[in-house]
Amino acid sequence: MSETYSVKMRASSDGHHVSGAEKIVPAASVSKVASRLVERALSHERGTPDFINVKIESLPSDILRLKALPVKTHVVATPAEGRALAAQLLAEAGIANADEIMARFSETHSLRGAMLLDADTLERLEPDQSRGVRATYMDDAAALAKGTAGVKNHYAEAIVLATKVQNAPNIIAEICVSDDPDYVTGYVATRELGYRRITVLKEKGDPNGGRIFLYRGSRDEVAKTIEFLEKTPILVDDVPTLPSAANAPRRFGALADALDARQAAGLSRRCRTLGGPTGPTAIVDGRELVVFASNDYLDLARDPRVVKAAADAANEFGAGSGGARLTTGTQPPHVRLENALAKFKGSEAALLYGTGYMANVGAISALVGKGDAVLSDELNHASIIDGCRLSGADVLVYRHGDMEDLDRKLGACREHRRRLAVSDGVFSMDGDILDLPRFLEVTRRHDAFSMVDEAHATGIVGRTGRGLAEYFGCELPDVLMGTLSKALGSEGGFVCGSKLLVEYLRNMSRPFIFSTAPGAPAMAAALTALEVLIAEPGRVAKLRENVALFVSELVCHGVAVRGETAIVPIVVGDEKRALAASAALEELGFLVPAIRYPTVARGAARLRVALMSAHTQEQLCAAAASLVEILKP
Ligand code: WAQ
Ligand code: MG
Repeated sequence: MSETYSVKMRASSDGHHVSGAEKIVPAASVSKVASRLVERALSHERGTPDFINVKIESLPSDILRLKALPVKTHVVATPAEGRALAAQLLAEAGIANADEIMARFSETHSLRGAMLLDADTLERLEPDQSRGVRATYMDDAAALAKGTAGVKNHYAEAIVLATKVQNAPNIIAEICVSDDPDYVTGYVATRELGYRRITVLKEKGDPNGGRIFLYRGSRDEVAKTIEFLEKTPILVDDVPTLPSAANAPRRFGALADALDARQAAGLSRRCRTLGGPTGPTAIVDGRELVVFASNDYLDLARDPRVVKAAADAANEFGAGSGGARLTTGTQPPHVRLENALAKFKGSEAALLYGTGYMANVGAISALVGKGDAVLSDELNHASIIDGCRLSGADVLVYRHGDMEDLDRKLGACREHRRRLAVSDGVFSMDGDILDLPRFLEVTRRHDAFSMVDEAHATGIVGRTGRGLAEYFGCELPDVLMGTLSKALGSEGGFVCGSKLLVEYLRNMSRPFIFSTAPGAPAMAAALTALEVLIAEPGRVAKLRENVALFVSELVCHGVAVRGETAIVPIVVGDEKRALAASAALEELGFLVPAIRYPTVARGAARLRVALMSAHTQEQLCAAAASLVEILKP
């Protein structure tokens, strides 16, 4: 690690404490973090400080790193219930006199630090009993990457503190209650039990609170314990973020636990806000990043012609459609787009849905039901999986891309009323292409419906972006699904097929029947994008060139990847390693998401690079070089 500093801020008014915080940050962030802390002090709800002390010290480079204690939240209804639970947890840690210990919170209230108690005799061990022991020089290692440095977060700060304290010599447990009269949540921490949040440990309005560190060991070593707490810098890794409101009602307890578990496994998710339209670059958290994560493969979402079409349609037809397609929601842009999509794909007809997800769920659940069989590739997209489940048909999952397995499984379904085999055309997290000719041969031989999802194929696969049939020079599947929200730069989903199929879906497909029609602006935008795509096939060719360049840059540096489509996955395996690689790329200016369970199998986490026709050679080469660097063992 490069040079590291401790940044501490303390603000007071008339001698009374207003606000305080400490951070450990690399040299490059010192001034930014210091100014954030000063801003925080100046805008504190407790009042404007008349004195702000900012202390910046350089730290040794070999800072001790600790893994955050695992967190579990116990939702309780009353302080009595919370205290009984705290006593039980302390008893599990071998501490018998919990009630006497908790009674000492009336004394901790006036302390700036924690009370250091002998766990057995309950004697106070700290030399300065008017101040207590203050744990300091500690921080969440990832606070900067998470963008939370300088933001007050009781929960994260408490976990960092508790983690340091439980790693101090001779400390066997801690119990904490906030001294904020309105914050009734506290915790018990031990090394074995981890950080056990207890949602109610005192009555609302009660100002008594504080921290008690429980010590068991020789009196000669107390100084060593205090030295560790007050002087040894540490950084804590894997600090979880707050899963739910601190005082969640009891029925939300299991939800908070589920989120905690996801967090601990490196599986929690959040939304990033991107300023401006989607494109090859974006402003994320105030920084410009090169985006390798967009499905807007042909850079059409911000194309002035496409944008104008949406604006014109909004003026002419309104912002929303006002009804379902079968009632009042069909407008000229819907009809024009359905005709254009059918023509583009070479089918007789097409049907629009509000999203690609709805198109998959809607088509599958209309075509098969109870007594039928649906055969689904094991790597199919979640919307296909959900369609299979909702249909009520028997679901048979066949091995990825394995047409012999599909053949065998179809053979075992002769007694079923109908059979439907469904596959991604381009697998969304793997980027490989279905062998459509073989898929058609097998399904037809078994008289099964064939359905292919061309969400990531439309505009990408085939010389002019028409999809798999163009790529292989073969016929279309019975049901061809696609989206307007990827290469077509708009939003919505569609199904192409025979007139009979489309008429059937129009009458039977519940997501189509019972949803408000997508708005005319989105439909007009997609129609114009489709026209641009047809008029400018060079975009598809450029995307293919970009993929070839990017893949060859990686391959010549020993990183083996596949480059059949615009999706280039780099499988890392471990979830947290994938997250770390993604964070490291972001530091270097590239947005490449870490894809994890349940989007892919556990232990198959990956960086998913999505390429656009609009990426420049420089961007592609720089990203490849950074990837090579980061993936070095
Ligand atoms: N070292 C030792 N004791 C401290 C420190 C420190 N660095 N900081 C605070 N204390 C003591 C001091 O006596 C405070 O009055 C008392 O702890 C409470 O501190 O939702 O907000 O910063 O999981 O008010 C716990 C629950 C919140 C968080 C605790 O503590 C959650 C809290 P506060
Ligand atoms: Mg407080």
